[in-house]
Amino acid sequence: MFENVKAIPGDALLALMMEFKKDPTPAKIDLGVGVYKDDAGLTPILPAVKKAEALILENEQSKGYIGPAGAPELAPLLQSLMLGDQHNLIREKRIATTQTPGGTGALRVAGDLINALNPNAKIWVSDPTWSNHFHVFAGAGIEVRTYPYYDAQQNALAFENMLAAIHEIPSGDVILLHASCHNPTGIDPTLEQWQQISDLVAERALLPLIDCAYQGFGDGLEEDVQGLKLILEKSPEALITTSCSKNFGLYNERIGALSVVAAEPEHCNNVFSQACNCIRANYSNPPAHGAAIVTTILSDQALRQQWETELSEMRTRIHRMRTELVKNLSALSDERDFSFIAAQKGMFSYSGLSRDEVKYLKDKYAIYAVDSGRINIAGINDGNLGRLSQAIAEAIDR
Ligand code: PLP
Ligand code: TYF
Repeated sequence: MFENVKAIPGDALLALMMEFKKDPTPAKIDLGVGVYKDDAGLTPILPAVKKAEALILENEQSKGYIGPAGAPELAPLLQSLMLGDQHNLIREKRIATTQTPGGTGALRVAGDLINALNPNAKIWVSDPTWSNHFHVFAGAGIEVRTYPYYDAQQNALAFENMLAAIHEIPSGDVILLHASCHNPTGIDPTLEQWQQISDLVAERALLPLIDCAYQGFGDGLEEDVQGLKLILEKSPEALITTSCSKNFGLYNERIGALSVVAAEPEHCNNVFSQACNCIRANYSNPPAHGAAIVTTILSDQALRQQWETELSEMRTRIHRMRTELVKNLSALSDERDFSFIAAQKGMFSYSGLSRDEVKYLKDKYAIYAVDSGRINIAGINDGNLGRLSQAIAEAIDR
């Protein structure tokens, strides 16, 4: 079976991460893979997470299976983190949440679920989107199509084209929307634009799948789910995928969640049982440790407060680096206006740098960015900002 098998390339982003690791250049700069870094260029474990882990180590009684839907305490905590305690979907029991291995696991279970419920449904993703969206949904046997999102001339949301395309999506298909901090562009709709998107999604009777991977990385925990809440106000049914990788810094613990929203509690229970069936057929039970950390933090008032402070420090540092980069670039070169970078949200920025400029930065200065021009703003710090700005100015002024 194996002798004629050809190798296929892996994820280009993860390959870039490995290439960076191997590069011996001392002053190398990593603006590639989307992992938060502090001012020292490190991705440390949050102190709130360390404290939670100490408590878990002391109190954990068993390593028994936790069941396909994961830790039962996690679901209500994540629901209220996303929607607030008093949200009508929670009161009306119209939302059910299962733990998953990361946001990616949630997306895959969502894909399997969609395929089980309506194998003819297509899923529409933004152009561009996180590259793994294509992979995950194709893996689940779903046809993936795109709608316009990015206006390269204006470095802005291609809003009119986006609306026009959504208007043509057949009713019953699935539309994937990024809750905030759009990956890869960093461009989010305004609240006014979310109003229009949510009206149209409901009018077309599309099933919204909201990918919430960066809550708290944009403007704040509440601010970053305003658009998501508008969608849920207008559409009676939805799927939401949550990742705790970024906002809790739990990348390698693989902790996330899939929420099902339905018009009636009974529909919700029925669909949830189907999601659990997909899980059973896939990995049976999720890992326990990441869920224990998130549960411990969110259910302890002092730890939760500490985590919120640590999250806001990450957010504030990213904001500051955006502003500083724009300031430096405008002082060094009048070739291009980079002010749009300061208005983008979250870790990523579509910088407008061309493939050739990205290559120049890597070959000459060991500065690693994605071919598309996406840069991870969290890779910038006070120690490398000067060099980075000089190098970008040189790359564009050549
Ligand atoms: N969705 C988006 C938009 C992402 O950028 C990521 C990135 O990591 C994920 C989902 C998956 O996150 P996780 O690492 O939790 O699987
Ligand atoms: O876009 C990014 O860089 C992050 C991290 O297969 C990531 O979302 C990238 C690729 C991948 C898994 C995570």
